[in-house]
Amino acid sequence: MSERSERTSQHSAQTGKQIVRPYGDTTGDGMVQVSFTLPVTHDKRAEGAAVQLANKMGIDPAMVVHAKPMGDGFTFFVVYGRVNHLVDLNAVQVVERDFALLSAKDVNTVIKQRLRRKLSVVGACIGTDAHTVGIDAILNVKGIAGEKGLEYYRELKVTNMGAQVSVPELVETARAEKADAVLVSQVVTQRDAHLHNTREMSAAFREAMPAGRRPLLIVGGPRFDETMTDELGVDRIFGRGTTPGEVASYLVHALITQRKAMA
Ligand code: B12
Repeated sequence: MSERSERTSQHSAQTGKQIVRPYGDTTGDGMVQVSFTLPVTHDKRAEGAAVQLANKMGIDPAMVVHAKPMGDGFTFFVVYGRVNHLVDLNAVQVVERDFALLSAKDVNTVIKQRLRRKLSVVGACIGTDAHTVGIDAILNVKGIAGEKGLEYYRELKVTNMGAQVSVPELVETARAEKADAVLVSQVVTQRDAHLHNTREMSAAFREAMPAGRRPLLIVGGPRFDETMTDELGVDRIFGRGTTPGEVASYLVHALITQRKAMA
């Protein structure tokens, strides 16, 4: 049984429910809180506009509980109100972790014993994106959330190219470093830049290298939909809160354990 379905069964054992409604003041009252910004100066009319939008979103009754001017001609709102929508826990679709979480020691041991060389990883923020904190958290020794980054792993050779790397540069470096995996970070999502850049990157690797010689392509960032791997042409997507240990464990799974099992 998967972790998620275990969690769902535990939940249903506790509450006996697979269909749930949001909770605000009393169980199942359907109360939710949403926030948004409207391009209007803050006044009574602006608050009425926020309520109208909330009503159209299915929140009825809706109450403005916070409104704050955000520079000239913009207002930020928090609206609290009731929805009648139900959530079916059986119909929830998420990408679950389908590989074992290994310690750094185990990752090193598997690579050393089964690959018998260091596993090469090339990482970068591509396009105009300069948000390097996320990829650094995964790659740099300092890591995140008490976990050390991939540079700490003795059997991983990490090349961190930093910010605003072009796709051709990335492909060239991946080739030069004989990358087993390419790790790309995309944080800016304006005009779907993260999706366009990822598609450009995966297409470039498909064109430059034949299947079988191509590195594992991994993208990460806080606003990716983890179910979009096929659409984006990548092997795995990691979202918000990812830890280096998860990424290292996935590398071992995808490049060694699973590959050997399929060979
Ligand atoms: C710090 C920051 C900056 C810094 C970046 C410094 C740096 N060296 O990274 C500076 C000041 C430079 C900056 C600039 C800009 N920023 Co900024 N920035 C932020 C901020 C406050 C924090 C981001 C961050 O560091 N998070 C912490 C890290 C650890 O989290 P993370 O990135 O999600 O990474 C984790 C996971 O997502 C995942 N992950 C991420 N990448 C990868 C990759 C792989 C391979 C894997 C496996 C996992 C993985 O693992 C990480 C660890 O758990 C966010 C707002 C916010 N609170 O998130 C805005 C934000 C990202 N910035 C934003 C914007 C708009 C900009 C600017 C365009 C602003 C401007 N007008 O100039 C510029 C763009 C610059 C550029 N060319 O990219 C917007 C983006 C909006 C959008 N829809 O795209 C945000 C959301 C702020 C906002 N609400 O408007 N920014």
